[in-house]
Amino acid sequence: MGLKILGAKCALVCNPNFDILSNGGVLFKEGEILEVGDYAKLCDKHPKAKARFYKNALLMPALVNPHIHFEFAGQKQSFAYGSFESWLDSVMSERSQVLKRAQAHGQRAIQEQLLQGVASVGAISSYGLDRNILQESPLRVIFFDELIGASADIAPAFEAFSARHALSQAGKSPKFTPAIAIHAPYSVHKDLAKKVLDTHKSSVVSVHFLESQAELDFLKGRGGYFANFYAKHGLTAPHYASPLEFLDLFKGQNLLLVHAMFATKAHLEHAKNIANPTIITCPRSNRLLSGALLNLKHPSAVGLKTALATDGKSSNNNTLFLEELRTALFAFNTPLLEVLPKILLGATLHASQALGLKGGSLQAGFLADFAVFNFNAKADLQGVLHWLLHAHRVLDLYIQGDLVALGSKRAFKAMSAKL
Ligand code: MCF
Ligand code: FE
Repeated sequence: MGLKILGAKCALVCNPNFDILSNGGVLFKEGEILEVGDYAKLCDKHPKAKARFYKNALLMPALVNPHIHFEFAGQKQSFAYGSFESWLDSVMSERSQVLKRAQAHGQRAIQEQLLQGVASVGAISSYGLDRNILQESPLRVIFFDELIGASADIAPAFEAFSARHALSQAGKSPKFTPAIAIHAPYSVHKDLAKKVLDTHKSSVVSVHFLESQAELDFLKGRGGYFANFYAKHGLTAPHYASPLEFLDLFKGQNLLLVHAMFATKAHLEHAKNIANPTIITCPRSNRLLSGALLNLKHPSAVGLKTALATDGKSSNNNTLFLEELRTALFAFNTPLLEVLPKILLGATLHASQALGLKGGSLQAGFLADFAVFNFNAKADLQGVLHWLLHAHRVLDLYIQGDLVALGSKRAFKAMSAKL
């Protein structure tokens, strides 16, 4: 593959400065960005490169959705929303029904991610049902085999997890990276988590952490919802002395702390001292389950970055990432033009860093994953705001420097109608 240049009326660099280039471009080769700057200058400097300019368009690093459950893509009205407790009860009783035809629904969710401009995902896999469809997809995937198992008899859960993870390891490729997720404190015995994390190395680890008051009460030994939960479902209860003891499982890890609305400053500080965490926030999921939104000031007060994700259809009405970003724009109680760069960096650079990828930004040495959208405004922050308010699907998507075939507009309409 030779040198290529892409350019557009507006280029969103997604660097920490949040630079916006008018008539900007990228030079890339073999999946990696070599140079970023003015499109015409890049063309002059590299006359042999194959160049393409998108006239009324915005060019940006492809989006990164760091937390999604493809296996639950068939969920529509089986799970209860409005309280975390009733949601979890409904998951316990309806889960097997929801998982039927997981592959067919998952395929649609993959296509939906691509059409939204998402090139990379952090896929949480509880059962391995989505492994093959993700391996065969154009997506760049960090595939988190998720550990669940509260029982003190850890051997069966350890064996089952190791067998699932071995299948993922066997399928490892440049675009498919197996990793580990520890589901949550209330569902995983600490000895089991320790054994899995000691036995299998994982470049990043993902965990659902403190998304409800009930979970905080459980970790503080205060009883509440989880006091009866285990007996009701014929399970044994895991035990942690405190939220800090749970966090100590992840010493030295690159960590995705998903949700964390009920985490205190002390919890976040502790996480930062012992590990390399990023907070992943899923505003619609949080609204529907616990009713609470993350206070963006809390992670930033202790110097932690925040990334955004859709979560699965298990706790959302759909997994349209652009819609999630718009909701964040409306919901977070921060001045609009301050929160906009935060949201877009949270869906690109910070999400990519959280997953251990070198992407999510138009910078030399970064992944050549690009999203191109229709864009008719001025190449400034106002223009970008109006773009995000109206963006519905990508015009073109490049992953590893290659244009991804997305299908016709008609196919997109048909798919949207089914969502
Ligand atoms: O992120 C949301 C809410 N928090 C916890 N778990 C899940 C979410 N979406 C799906 N899940 C899955 C999880 O992976 O629900 C099951 C697991 O398979 C709960 S295990 C009792
Ligand atoms: Fe989740």
